[in-house]
Amino acid sequence: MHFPSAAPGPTEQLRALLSSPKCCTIVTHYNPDGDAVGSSLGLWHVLRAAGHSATVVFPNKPPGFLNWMPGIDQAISFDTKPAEARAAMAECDVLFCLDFNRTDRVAGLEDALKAVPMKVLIDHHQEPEAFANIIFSDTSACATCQMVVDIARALGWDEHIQRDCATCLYTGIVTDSGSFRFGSTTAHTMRTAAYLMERGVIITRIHESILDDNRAERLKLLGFMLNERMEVLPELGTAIIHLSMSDLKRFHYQPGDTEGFVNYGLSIKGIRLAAFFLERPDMVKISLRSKGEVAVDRFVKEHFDGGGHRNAAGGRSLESLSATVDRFRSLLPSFIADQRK
Ligand SMILES: [Mn+2]
Repeated sequence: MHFPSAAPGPTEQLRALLSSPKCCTIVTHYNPDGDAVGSSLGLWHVLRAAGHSATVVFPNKPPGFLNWMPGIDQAISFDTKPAEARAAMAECDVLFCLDFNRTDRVAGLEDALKAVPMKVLIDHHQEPEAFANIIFSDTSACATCQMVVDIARALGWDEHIQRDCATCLYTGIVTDSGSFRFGSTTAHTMRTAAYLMERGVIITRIHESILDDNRAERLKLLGFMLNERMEVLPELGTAIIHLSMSDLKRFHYQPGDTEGFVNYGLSIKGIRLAAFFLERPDMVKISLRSKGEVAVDRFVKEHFDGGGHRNAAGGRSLESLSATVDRFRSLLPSFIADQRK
């Protein structure tokens, strides 16, 4: 990891902070994904093993495909238990902020987050806001989970990384690295995964839990989308897919069903950019994925009120679904031309 050289670095600050037992609360971003949930629960396990008390708070409920994760049943979701979630934030000595770079990413918990005097940020997104007292930011890390492993090991906590902890941390690395295939996957990622296997992770079980968890309706929705709602523009190396609320209703949509759908566009030979537009009651949610040098984060920031990583970014639009897709289509040729310069 690349820490600022000015002493003391974040690891030493954290070591000093945790030199006596602390009451820790861990929060992650709204719509928590595998890395958000995995890093939160992984840190929760390791903090407890190291003699601290800890509570995980999610701004809203994680998707069902993560329900099996060790410890998830003891986490508090703000959407179902708002008072408990607020209390956990108000009463902690230290608030760990995992896998997000701006305070508004915790949605309804933003005020509660800002009110905590001691915050520790562990995150791999671009350009983090400096809202925390201790900041671990590594935009080259494939997952926040990988950073949590590095930090725990730097603190000398290897013995506290037991199977359940390692299982959570491995899960986030798998989901955020696209099962070790995105460009963010490094030799260090592989070494971290190997280390977690040595700590007891049973990888077949995790990969099955994550990947072989489809409902038939979800696969039918996917089939419908690929057949009826995907537009491939070979000359622009782009695939555009969209789903309306009535499409979702037809296939008995459940939250999380469209997770990963955008990647099917990117799996087409010659496609370097995939865009997915999902109609919600209050907005259109936009997910962009790209390969290589095609930088989607700035594009989304400029045009669709969002951000992310170079090859994976998300945004939103308050226009209608068709107007949003049309606007994207009209911006596309010059965006692609810029990438080719
Ligand atoms: Mn992440």
